[in-house]
Amino acid sequence: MASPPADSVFAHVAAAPEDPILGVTVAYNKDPSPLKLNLGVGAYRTEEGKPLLLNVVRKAEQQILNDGSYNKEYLPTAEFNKLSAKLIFGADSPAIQENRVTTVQGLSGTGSLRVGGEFLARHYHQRTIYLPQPTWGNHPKVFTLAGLSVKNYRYYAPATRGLDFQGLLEDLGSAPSGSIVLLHACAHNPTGVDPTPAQWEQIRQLIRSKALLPFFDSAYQGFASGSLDADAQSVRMFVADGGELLIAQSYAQNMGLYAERVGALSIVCKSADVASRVESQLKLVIRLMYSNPPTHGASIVAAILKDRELYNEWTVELKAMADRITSMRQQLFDALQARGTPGDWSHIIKQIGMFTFTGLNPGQVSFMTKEYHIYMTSDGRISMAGLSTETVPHLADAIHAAVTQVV
Ligand code: PGU
Repeated sequence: MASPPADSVFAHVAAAPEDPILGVTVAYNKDPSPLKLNLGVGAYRTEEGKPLLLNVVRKAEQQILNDGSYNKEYLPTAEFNKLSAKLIFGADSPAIQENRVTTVQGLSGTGSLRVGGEFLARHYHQRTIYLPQPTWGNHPKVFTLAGLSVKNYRYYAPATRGLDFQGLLEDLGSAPSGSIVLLHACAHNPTGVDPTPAQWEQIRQLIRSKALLPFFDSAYQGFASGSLDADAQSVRMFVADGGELLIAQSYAQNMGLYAERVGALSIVCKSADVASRVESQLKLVIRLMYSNPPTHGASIVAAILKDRELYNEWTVELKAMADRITSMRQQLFDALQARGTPGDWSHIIKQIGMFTFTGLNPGQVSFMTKEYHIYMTSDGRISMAGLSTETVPHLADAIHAAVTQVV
């Protein structure tokens, strides 16, 4: 009998690097300090620093379990898909009425982006996707793995801590016709900087005039302004012109369904006929990766979206989350003012959504982690949703020390 080989056949496998965002939580979990504060991952926390299970989610879940017809059969997702399209495009969207939209359920935002990327790599004539610089760290990896080639367009101007609008127009203006352009629908991650409606209109005109293909990532609908409709305006502008686009939606943040992995990918096409053929190919992509999406989270989302009362309750809870984040911005800004911290910190109240792109450099970030047990991504992004009235002073002390002591 052959003896088992001494070495593993996987002995050569190198350890993968820690994820730049999720790795922050790993480091945080290892820190025994009672002062520790995790502002790394974008995940909503209450004033008490606890994860939030929305009341409306609890209710919907109860309703589902009480429904005698609920089962775990392979998922017929038509209802969830329709409701998701309605949420992002608006109830009266002509594209929906004309059946030009195909929507498939995805594994939250990430899975929906990946399915969209796979579809484009197989069926679209251009393989280059332009990502904003900077962008969510997973974007380039997801699209590269899907078979697209990744390029960047200028987005953020460090000097103003605002939008590099000129750079954006120049870079998209010189992108080859047909290129795919990734756009954050609202609450840009990591910068918290969104174009104004007038700037969006100019971006739209440029994209359409050059026949670029917009691919929206909507991970924070409702988190930017507190209004689901307002946060969908950028997307709706592009749908209103009759042109084509892709959009990945996530319910991780706005329903707090992070671990349920529920999201959707929609593709708006020029005709119902094209949309139905596109849908058949999307289903094929999914069939060969994971066959069927999970049912539980999608049932919760559908229950909330289709019931007027639950929907209204959701919008109130969502607004409360957005408002708490806005209030954290003000409190942090005030605390830095009170300390006379050198520099202009008005970007903390100007930026939008879950994150503040502080402008702190990697040296200052690691100083804050080492001396103050504050955890954040090395690019200086902090999740405002991880802060509370109680922890703001500690963060303000840390930022003050970092900018006065570390160059
Ligand atoms: N797109 C953007 C722009 C995001 O910020 C995120 C989440 C996603 C997609 C994916 O979220 P799903 O959970 O797949 O729906 N970004 C957060 C959460 C942590 C992470 O990196 O996944 C963040 O901290 O940037």
